[in-house]
Amino acid sequence: MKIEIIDIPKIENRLGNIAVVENEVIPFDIKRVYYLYDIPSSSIRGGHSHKKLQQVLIAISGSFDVVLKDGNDIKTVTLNKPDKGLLIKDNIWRELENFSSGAVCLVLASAVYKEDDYIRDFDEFRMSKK
Ligand code: T46
Repeated sequence: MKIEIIDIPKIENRLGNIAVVENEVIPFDIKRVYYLYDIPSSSIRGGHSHKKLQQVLIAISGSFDVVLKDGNDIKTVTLNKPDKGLLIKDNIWRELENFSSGAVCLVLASAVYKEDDYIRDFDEFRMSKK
């Protein structure tokens, strides 16, 4: 499984930095933006795949691990930089864990929320890959 990290353009300044997300750096049209915050460190989020949705995850504060499964391979990616985005294409199982204190996960999504795009059962996900 290829891990795709997107560099988010930034403007650095001794007074602080600005990271700018525009559609051209993201490989899909952004239709929804949401963020996970106030996350207890023991939480494991995700635990599903998407049939069509693609997403980019950015740790805009703190850090967390993203475990990705494509049916054959398992990879863990630590996100801890506000200028790095992890692209997760469709049909990839994801789990988010090891959240640091104050971690915020910004998510850029290719579509509006639709529960019927989710596969939340791991066996169903594995069968869908065959
Ligand atoms: C993902 C990870 C990173 C909505 O009503 N609208 C929304 O836009 C979202 C994202 C969720 N919901 C509802 C669905 C559930 O009843 O909020 C509840 C919690 O959602 P979920 O259990 O899917 O949350 P996470 O953190 O496990 O997953 C979310 C995204 O759903 C998912 O696509 O990749 O963040």
